[in-house]
Amino acid sequence: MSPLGRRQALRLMFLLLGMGMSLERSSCPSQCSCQNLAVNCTGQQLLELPVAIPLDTRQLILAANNISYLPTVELTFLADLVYLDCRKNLLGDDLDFTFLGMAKLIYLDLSFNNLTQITFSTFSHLHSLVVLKISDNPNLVAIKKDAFSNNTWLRHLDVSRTGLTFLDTSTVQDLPNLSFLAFSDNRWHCNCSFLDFITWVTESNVHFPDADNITCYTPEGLRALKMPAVEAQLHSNCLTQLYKQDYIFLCLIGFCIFFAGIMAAWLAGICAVIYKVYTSKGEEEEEQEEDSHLGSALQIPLTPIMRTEGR
Ligand SMILES: *[C@@H]1O[C@H](CO)[C@@H](O)[C@H](O)[C@H]1NC(C)=O
Ligand SMILES: *[C@@H]1O[C@H](CO)[C@@H](O)[C@H](O)[C@H]1NC(C)=O
Ligand SMILES: *[C@@H]1O[C@H](CO)[C@@H](O)[C@H](O)[C@H]1NC(C)=O
Ligand SMILES: *[C@@H]1O[C@H](CO)[C@@H](O)[C@H](O)[C@H]1NC(C)=O
Ligand SMILES: *[C@@H]1O[C@H](CO)[C@@H](O)[C@H](O)[C@H]1NC(C)=O
Ligand SMILES: *[C@@H]1O[C@H](CO)[C@@H](O)[C@H](O)[C@H]1NC(C)=O
Ligand SMILES: CC(=O)N[C@H]1CO[C@H](CO)[C@@H](O)[C@@H]1O
Repeated sequence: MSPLGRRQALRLMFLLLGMGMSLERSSCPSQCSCQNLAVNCTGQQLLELPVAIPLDTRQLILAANNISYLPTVELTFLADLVYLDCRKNLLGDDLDFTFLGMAKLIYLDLSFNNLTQITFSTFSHLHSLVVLKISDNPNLVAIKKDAFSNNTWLRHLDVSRTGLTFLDTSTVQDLPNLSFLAFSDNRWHCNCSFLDFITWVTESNVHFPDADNITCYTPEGLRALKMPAVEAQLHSNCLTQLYKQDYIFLCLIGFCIFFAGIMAAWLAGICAVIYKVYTSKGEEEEEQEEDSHLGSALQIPLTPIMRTEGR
């Protein structure tokens, strides 16, 4: 290689190196502070996800901005993200299929936003999720039954102060690692399904930080009633309903047995009469023996009737 060529190669190398270094430096979004793989953009009145977030970022804090939308593709580039804080933004409507490529995400804070519903598709790709905060979303009215069925590592779930009226027990009951669940100050509709939920709450080992502050919102008669009282009230309401159903069922069964007994006795009687008519045409000497047969044939169907009378 000629000296000229070597000098050019050297210049090219320095150029590339400088470009790399400047890329590295410019790679922190202007409104944010970056250090140790953490990007902090708290309180910058951002309207959307800032551009040029370093791709190796582990912790991203977007708290207290005006972000109303998270672009799926840009988030997918941040494949190493383990901590995402979006509290106090304007995220709303539909977050389904937003968190697709973030298999390492452990901590997700979406509290103080405008979420409306959680379905299976909202968090189903977050296989490592351990902490999920969706409290203080006043328009959140529905969490689908299978919403967390792929988040088996979930330990900490906060759904306080939302618009929820109902949460299916299986939604949280089947989470093997759940150890913290906050759900106070919602608009709980206290029907017999809610009794299921409360029963699970009293029996499970999960920590419920605000269990004594959980109140009913509807029906009117139970409004503002607190947990232990609600449980007692619902117990008596829902269990008497159960007893009534049981009684009707038992009566029906009793009637069926009674009716079957009568039918059996009637059929046996007819058979006996037919038998007697046939045999009386035959030999007369065996009449004594047949009479005793007839007697036992008539006694057997009587026993079911006596049993039903015993009940
Ligand atoms: C992020 O920045 C805000 C203010 O700029 C600060 O209050 C907060 O403690 C920072 N958070 C972290 C985790 O460094
Ligand atoms: C962000 O939202 C706050 C309150 O919601 C509002 O006062 C402020 O003007 C908004 N900022 C921008 C840049 O839209
Ligand atoms: C929150 O969402 C509801 C329903 O989608 C919408 O009507 C409302 O304007 C939103 N509020 C804010 C502050 O974006
Ligand atoms: C949910 O989890 C199951 C089992 O781990 C997996 O087969 C499925 O692909 C997951 N679904 C999504 C949408 O990630
Ligand atoms: C209780 O109310 C919830 C929400 O309104 C409803 O989905 C559920 O079916 C109700 N359960 C019963 C037993 O009525
Ligand atoms: C329960 O509610 C009362 C008043 O409403 C409040 O003072 C108390 O801190 C609450 N307790 C918990 C554990 O949230
Ligand atoms: C700590 C703990 O209980 N971990 C369990 C979390 O759930 C998975 C199953 O999805 C278990 O394998 C872990 O043992």
